[in-house]
Amino acid sequence: MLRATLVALLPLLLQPVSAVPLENLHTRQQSTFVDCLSKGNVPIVLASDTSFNQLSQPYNQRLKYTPLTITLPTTIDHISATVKCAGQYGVRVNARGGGHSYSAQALGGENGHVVVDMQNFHDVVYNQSTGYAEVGGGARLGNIAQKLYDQAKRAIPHGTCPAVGMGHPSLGGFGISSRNWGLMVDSIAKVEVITADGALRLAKPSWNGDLLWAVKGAGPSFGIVTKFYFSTVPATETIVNYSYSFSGLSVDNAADAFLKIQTFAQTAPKELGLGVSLWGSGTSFELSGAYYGKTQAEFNTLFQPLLSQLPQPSSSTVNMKGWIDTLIRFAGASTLSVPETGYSERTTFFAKSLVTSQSSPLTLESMKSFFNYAATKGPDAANQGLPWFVIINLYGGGDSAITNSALLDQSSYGHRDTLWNFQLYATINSLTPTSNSSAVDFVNGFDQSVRRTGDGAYVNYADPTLSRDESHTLYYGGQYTKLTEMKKKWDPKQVFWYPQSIDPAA
Ligand SMILES: Cc1cc2nc3c(=O)[nH]c(=O)nc-3n(C[C@H](O)[C@H](O)[C@H](O)COP(=O)(O)OP(=O)(O)OC[C@H]3O[C@@H](n4cnc5c(N)ncnc54)[C@H](O)[C@@H]3O)c2cc1C
Ligand SMILES: *[C@@H]1O[C@H](CO)[C@@H](O)[C@H](O)[C@H]1NC(C)=O
Ligand SMILES: *[C@@H]1O[C@H](CO)[C@@H](O)[C@H](O)[C@H]1NC(C)=O
Ligand SMILES: CC(=O)N[C@H]1CO[C@H](CO)[C@@H](O)[C@@H]1O
Repeated sequence: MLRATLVALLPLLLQPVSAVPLENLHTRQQSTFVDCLSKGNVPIVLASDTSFNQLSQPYNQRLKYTPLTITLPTTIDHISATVKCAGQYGVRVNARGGGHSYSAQALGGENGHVVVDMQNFHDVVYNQSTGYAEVGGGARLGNIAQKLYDQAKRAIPHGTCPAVGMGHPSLGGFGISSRNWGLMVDSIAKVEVITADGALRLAKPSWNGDLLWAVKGAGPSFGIVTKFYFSTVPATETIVNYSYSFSGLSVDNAADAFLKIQTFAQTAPKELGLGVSLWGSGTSFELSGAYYGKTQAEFNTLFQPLLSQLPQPSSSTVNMKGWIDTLIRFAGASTLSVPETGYSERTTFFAKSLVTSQSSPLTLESMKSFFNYAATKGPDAANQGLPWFVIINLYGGGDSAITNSALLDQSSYGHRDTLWNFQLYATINSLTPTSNSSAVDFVNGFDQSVRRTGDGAYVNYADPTLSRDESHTLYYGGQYTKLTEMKKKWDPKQVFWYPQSIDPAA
């Protein structure tokens, strides 16, 4: 037996050196690249190290990729050396922030990348003299909110999940306060960023303004942000949080109610945050949100005209909260604090988004089709181990701070005419090839039930089922051409590549 094996191996052993099997080539590329990192004293984690498995796990367990190497920089020089070595050896690089990308794009969205894990860059300091929050590129939202509040009772608008990291402001960043204060990306005043050549650059409106524009909306394609400077606002202490549930509606009644909400939303004041959520069994939905800086009486005055047109709610609550309690309530958590290093929560899901514009409001027909899908396909999906939800967040309408076309010049974020942003999400309780593909089919079908030509998608809900070209159009619309020019200028060799990264102009 042994002899036979040896004989079978002989032809391989005798192969000329140039014909090394791919596996070995990979190892060689790795050893020279790793030597390069070692010369820069970069803390590295190799596949053979015990911590590699934990550090390479995606938050979304549906999409696993094996990095070539992970680095755990503690200094700017470590990041700079990593990017330079990667450029030199043709290895693709991605920053890992909170790791919450829906498509695991911080791991590169394919095997063999170098992942720069930013967890040691988690400082959050409010600077009294500038009014900026100085935030490390590996910080998480919950810690940012809590620390700014503790240090100075200041706030930044951002999303709800405390563990989400700095990919969020790099690609948009919507929270329930965003109609009032803008997206998190709109609070970025300046950044310190390592570009593809390994240089640390300051980017602000008066210096490298084009780089700032690109980083604000498409950051992962342009560099690794080591520090963000966010403008801040005083934390609002009088916030009305409200929620109304409607259950047992017919498809027609649900669609009709949604259209009434839409008519109201089109002129709603910016202080109002509003979302419609549904899950599980179809046409029950919840209308909830927060009204900033207002009293319950003011809320009632605003909302009564809408409520009087809607079906009788099956339950409702309206009460007052401060800033931190409001964030906690929308996070569905008991605290905003998350571990700064060693975060290890995981889940398994498929999600995508649908962005509709103010110039093309949803129609009764499209919403009937949507609620019909929820009512006919939703219960089965939920019963078959795919608990799902849809949250339809109001972005535009009235004097919303998000939908100002002048902001197209200040950031590359693609959608400044959004009325609604749908997030369509299915958790996969037990991952098998069948449940994996059923989740994708179910959510894609949900999207198709309401999507019209011209509707877009939100880059922070990265959808790996979109092709590279589709993703560019749906995420960035009219901003994409200028982004390709910026990519050509700042990263022509695509050191920062992932399946939906920006292409350089020809
Ligand atoms: C539970 C949950 C709740 C969410 N809630 C909201 C919400 O309320 N509103 C909303 O808008 N979005 C929300 N999201 C989406 C979230 O904004 C995105 O998934 C976001 O991109 C995650 O950022 P991250 O740093 O955690 O992820 P990562 O996977 O680490 O990073 C995402 C992308 O950003 C890049 N990146 C990360 N850090 C840096 C850096 N320092 N410099 C350059 N590039 C960097 C990565 O390379 C990757 O391409 C939610 C996601 C989850 C999982
Ligand atoms: C789930 O399916 C996707 C394709 O949609 C595939 O890329 C992925 O590897 C699958 N996940 C697992 C863990 O099998
Ligand atoms: C605050 O910002 C100013 C101006 O940039 C700077 O000189 C100062 O060092 C900062 N303070 C702190 C505590 O970082
Ligand atoms: C209307 C609403 O959402 N009320 C919530 C406000 O916050 C409290 C406590 O966090 C919740 O219990 C309420 O349901």
